[in-house]
Amino acid sequence: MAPLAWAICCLLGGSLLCGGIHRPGPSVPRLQLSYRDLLSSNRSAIFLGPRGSLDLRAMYLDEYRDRLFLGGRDVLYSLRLDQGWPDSREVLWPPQPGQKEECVRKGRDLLTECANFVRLLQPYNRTHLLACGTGAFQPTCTLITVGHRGEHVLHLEPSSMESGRGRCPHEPSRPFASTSVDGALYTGLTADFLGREPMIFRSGGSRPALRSDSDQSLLNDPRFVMATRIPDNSDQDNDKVYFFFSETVPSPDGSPGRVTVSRVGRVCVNDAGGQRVLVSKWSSFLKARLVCSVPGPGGAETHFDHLEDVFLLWPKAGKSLEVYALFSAVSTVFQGFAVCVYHMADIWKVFNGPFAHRDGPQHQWGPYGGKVPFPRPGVCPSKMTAQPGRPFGSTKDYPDEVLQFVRAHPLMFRPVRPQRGRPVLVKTQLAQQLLQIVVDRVEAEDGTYDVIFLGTDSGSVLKVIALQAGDSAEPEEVVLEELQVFKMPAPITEMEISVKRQMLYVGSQLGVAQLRLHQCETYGSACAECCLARDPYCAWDGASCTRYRPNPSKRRFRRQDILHGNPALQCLDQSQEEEAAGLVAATTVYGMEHNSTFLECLPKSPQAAVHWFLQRPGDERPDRVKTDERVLQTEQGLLFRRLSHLDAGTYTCTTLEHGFSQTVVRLALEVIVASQLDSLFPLEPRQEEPPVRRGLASAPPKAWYKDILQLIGFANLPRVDEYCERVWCRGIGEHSGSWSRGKQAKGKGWVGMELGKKVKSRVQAERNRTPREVEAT
Ligand SMILES: *[C@@H]1O[C@H](CO)[C@@H](O)[C@H](O)[C@H]1NC(C)=O
Ligand SMILES: *[C@@H]1O[C@H](CO)[C@@H](O)[C@H](O)[C@H]1NC(C)=O
Ligand SMILES: CC(=O)N[C@H]1CO[C@H](CO)[C@@H](O)[C@@H]1O
Repeated sequence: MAPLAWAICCLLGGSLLCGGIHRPGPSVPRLQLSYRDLLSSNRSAIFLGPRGSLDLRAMYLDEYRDRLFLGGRDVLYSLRLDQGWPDSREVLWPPQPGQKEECVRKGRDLLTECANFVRLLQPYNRTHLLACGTGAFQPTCTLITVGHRGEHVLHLEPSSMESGRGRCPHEPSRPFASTSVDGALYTGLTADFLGREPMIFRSGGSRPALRSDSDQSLLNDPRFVMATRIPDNSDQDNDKVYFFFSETVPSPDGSPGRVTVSRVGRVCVNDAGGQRVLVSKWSSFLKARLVCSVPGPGGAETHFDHLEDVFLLWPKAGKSLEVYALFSAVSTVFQGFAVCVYHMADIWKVFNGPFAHRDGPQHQWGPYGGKVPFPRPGVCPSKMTAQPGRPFGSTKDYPDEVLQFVRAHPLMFRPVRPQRGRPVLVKTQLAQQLLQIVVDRVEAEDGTYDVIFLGTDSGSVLKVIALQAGDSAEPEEVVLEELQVFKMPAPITEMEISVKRQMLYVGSQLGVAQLRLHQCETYGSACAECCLARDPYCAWDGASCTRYRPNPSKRRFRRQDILHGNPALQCLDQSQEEEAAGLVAATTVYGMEHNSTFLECLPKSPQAAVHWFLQRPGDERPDRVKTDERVLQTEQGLLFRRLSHLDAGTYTCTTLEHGFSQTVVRLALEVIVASQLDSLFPLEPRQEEPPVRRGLASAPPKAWYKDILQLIGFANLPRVDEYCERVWCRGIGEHSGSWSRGKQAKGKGWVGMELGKKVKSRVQAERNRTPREVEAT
């Protein structure tokens, strides 16, 4: 890599560089890494299974056993995470004999529906997991032996095979959510063949099976996103399972039509149902609305009401749990995504507040104003309810009026509002949809930052921080990286984080990827580059950009400025050193007179403004390149539509970001006049057939050679590699069957590849000749 020369623009470049610069907003990712970049730098490793695609439907990250369990179509996998090259175990689990045929008979599609799509993987005990699959529209569950920690076994327990109805949906893709608590499984789903009967269902374990009352006011066309146990306080009897979902409900203001709203709902773990009312039904189910909206002018708010995903950020001791939720808003005029953060304490407050009440379907909702019975509806039987003289040790002891109340008033009146009353992140006009969220709380030199990872529908992950300058100010969003994890644009359906391993596990239907949370050296080899990256994981340690570790005992000199990304303060002495190390050496490139040519300059950061300078032979100092219809400045570089011999000289491409100017490339352009050209490229021998592509086939060899050279441009000789790959080597199969680390499979090349190599070596040979030699030939 060329050495980088850094300068503080305001000191050296004066107002010319500083004034009137337009640069793209920070919502453009500062660093974009392709699928190939990620593999070749070991940032990611991919598992696609032995057949090249997993048809992944379930993923369970088991940090205790250091394993990743995957559920696919008729198959289960176990991967070891503690080895450099993880080995995998596979178990086939097709539907029971006859189930496939029955599924087809009932009108389902053989290929896409009538298989056993494994959709649920939950811990069961120290040696077993519970797995459930759609079983060709007859949900089935089984235990799988996974062994103790350190063992690597995987097999089904056929004797434990049983119906999975109420635990797993019939369909391969319908959203549902489940969690296991004390050996019991809590699932929110639609549990029937037609997908019309929504419920929250508990099964297994020592507690009685319970389900939702089929009253429609409990769950309206729910789309479950997450289920999890959250302890309310130190009294385990108060533990509840929370469900996050969205519902489609009749318009709350009584107007016709339906609207989507997002909810948090909960049930007590020790709910046992009622004795006379709500027998074998939840007696503690309550729900509240989750609001995520942006205040607009005149009090109008833009609501994000479709819940996409939820991530729980478990705090260090003594702090309240934080719930990160990703929402979308889709309307005819607007599409956007927002991330809102809720304090668990605020959720509890809403459940402890007034119940919603209305006198009839045509009436407005209001707070319930009457007397609330005791024990308060929705409260778990615990020390609080079982005080002497108040013998409520089980929900079965609750008075009928309590159960009737909870059945009639499952909704809380107040909605849960996010921290600061607004989203931490809003993204509109995105080319992609955001589907998954994972958050890591990172300690940096100047504070603690929540790094948000967002999984998109195009197989990529965005790494974002939201900076909060003041209490009232809007958060500033910085997109640190966009990582194209999957080669194909497959929607990301699973995302888990291992803070211990500093890894993200990302799943799409194709397969799973293990992705490092950070790779600081990617940002560059200069202090200012590291600083401009504003990545809380990374800091300049005096020699390189490396992982920042807060370590008060051994205070090393670390430079980092997440809040402002201002290298002027952080790297002043460093940049002078780099400056002293010398300017970027100029590379000589050639262009043909009267032909088009292209000088490439790819800044690392799309957030930087790019400027071109030209110093002609004999000039005292460089000048800004004047662009017109002949000389165009494009995103990739400088394009000369028709080169003149007056264009010769040394071109410098500099970028400006956060007040810092960097020389990216220096190119000494030599213009070859037309008369020199034929001697440069004599006729090629006849036997070399040109590639059958891009209409080049019929042209005589000399012409197509020139065509190629024109396409790639003399100035771009280093990128011939890439060009060859694009034109000739496309469609080569990806490596599969095991974690492939930066290895590109060499597939069936074709004739063109060989020719490509020849062109390349030819071009390189030309490059190595000096202009004088060229003249001599
Ligand atoms: C990637 O990992 C492989 C195997 O662990 C190693 O041989 C290779 O040098 C690594 N490449 C990079 C760029 O770190
Ligand atoms: C886990 O459950 C299975 C099935 O009930 C049982 O066979 C196994 O012994 C249990 N393992 C442990 C460690 O309790
Ligand atoms: C587009 C263009 O001007 N192409 C020219 C490039 O140079 C060769 C050799 O001088 C000409 O023949 C092409 O017409």
